[in-house]
Amino acid sequence: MSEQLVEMVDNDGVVRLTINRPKALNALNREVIEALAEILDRLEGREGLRAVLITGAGEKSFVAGADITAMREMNPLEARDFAGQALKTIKRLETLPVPVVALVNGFCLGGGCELALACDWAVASDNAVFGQPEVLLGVIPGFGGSQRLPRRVGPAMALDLCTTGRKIDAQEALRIGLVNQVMSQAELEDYAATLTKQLSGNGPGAVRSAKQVIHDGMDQDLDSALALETSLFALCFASDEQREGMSAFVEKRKPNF
Ligand code: CO8
Repeated sequence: MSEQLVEMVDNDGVVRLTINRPKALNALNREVIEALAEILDRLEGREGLRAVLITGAGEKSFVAGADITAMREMNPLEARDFAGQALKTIKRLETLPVPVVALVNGFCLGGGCELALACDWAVASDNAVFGQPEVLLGVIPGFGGSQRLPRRVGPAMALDLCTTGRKIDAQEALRIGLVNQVMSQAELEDYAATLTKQLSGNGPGAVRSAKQVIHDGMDQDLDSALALETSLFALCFASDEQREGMSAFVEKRKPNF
């Protein structure tokens, strides 16, 4: 039952997840978070996993936030429990060893924006709308937005968005660095197909190392992070991938990873 709330399709190791509650604009309730956690149980440690793409069902919304109807009557303990459950699940998604990409196909508000922020990068359709409108409901972000948003767009813009609750369009999201690219809904599908091809064709160990070095290095001082890069770079040379990739170049053929 719960799996239908998050649909999963595996295409050559590139897994596409779709939050599937279109009647509520894919708002995140406990059941959706549990469904996502169950899928993560299956993805973590999965051999052959190359990347994860996450989107929302329908053409109107990525995720319109945490479920306001479900939160309305919560007491502080229940709110803390719900936020904790979601934070933990979103962190598990963020720390998958492969690229996790948000395909933002419409409303990306509150908890939806926080979900997109936990992805390695996001691309948006031109009808996408972003915001942290929690203050309009008398609360603040609770799924990590107050911390991941300033890290992505800087504290001044994060404060603007989190205190005014204003919504921004896809072009502004692009300008402030919240998303990497903006395209039409149709192009978003082409983008997903191209990305699937690219990420399933590249050296899988190298792709994982690239994610690891950027994530881990960002939490370190520059010298330590550069030393980490050198270690992981050297480790690539212990792999068949490096031999295959470089031999293919020299032999003028496509590598077979
Ligand atoms: N929660 C529950 N239901 C929702 C939500 C939501 N976040 N968003 C939309 N829906 C439902 C609507 O109630 C409506 O249901 P129904 O048809 O049964 O009336 C249906 O989806 C369609 O929505 P609308 O009719 O409102 O569609 P519009 O196109 O007119 O408007 C909007 C779309 C602008 C997206 C509007 O629905 C809206 O403003 N939604 C709420 C957006 C929002 O405030 N999100 C932030 C929520 S708070 C949050 O995410 C905090 C995260 C941290 C939580 C910490 C845990 C304790």
